[in-house]
Amino acid sequence: MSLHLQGLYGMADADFGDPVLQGEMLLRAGACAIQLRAKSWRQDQVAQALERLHPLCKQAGVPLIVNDRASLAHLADGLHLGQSDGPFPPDCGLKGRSTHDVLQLHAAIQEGADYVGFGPMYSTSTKTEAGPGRGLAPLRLILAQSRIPVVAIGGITLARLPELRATGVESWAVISAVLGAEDPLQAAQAFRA
Ligand code: 3NM
Repeated sequence: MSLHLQGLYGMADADFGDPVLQGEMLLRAGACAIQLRAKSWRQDQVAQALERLHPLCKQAGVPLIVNDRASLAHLADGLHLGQSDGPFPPDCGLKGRSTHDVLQLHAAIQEGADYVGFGPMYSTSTKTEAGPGRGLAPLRLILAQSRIPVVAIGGITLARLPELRATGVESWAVISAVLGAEDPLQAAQAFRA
């Protein structure tokens, strides 16, 4: 599965409802990737959700990436890990790493990551431990130094999208401003465009 990160990187998050339904909605909206994030779910629940979502993603030609669950990466096209999640296991498919500064970016490139997330761009209540918003200047620095795709994340809203895109970043991951919207499909479509 090739990686083409452009526009909305879709986040399906069990804290906001059924991630399989969210994944379907995000595919319909034209997301360039789907990440399944279910921090509080048991392994078997996550496995089942991946088994339902993967055929839909395959059909759409969109990579499915599982957050955190290295042992379930074989049920997806890739694995996304945070800074404290340890190394990537062999054969986990596409590798995504959350980063928060330039040192972490270089470490991710060294370990063979296919892309990095960078954030939080703005303060966010979805992941409180992410800390304060980093702002646009650090993102510009990351973009200038990265030879792998960078996905901006954290507190991204439609109102902030223009200034974010002005940095040159090509992809953005959004949770609450899509999944918490009155009409999530419409919101996701607006983030794609
Ligand atoms: N990772 P929202 S911020 C999952 O900075 C996640 O690495 C972040 O949710 C990071 O779009 C974040 O609702 C939460 O702010 C993103």
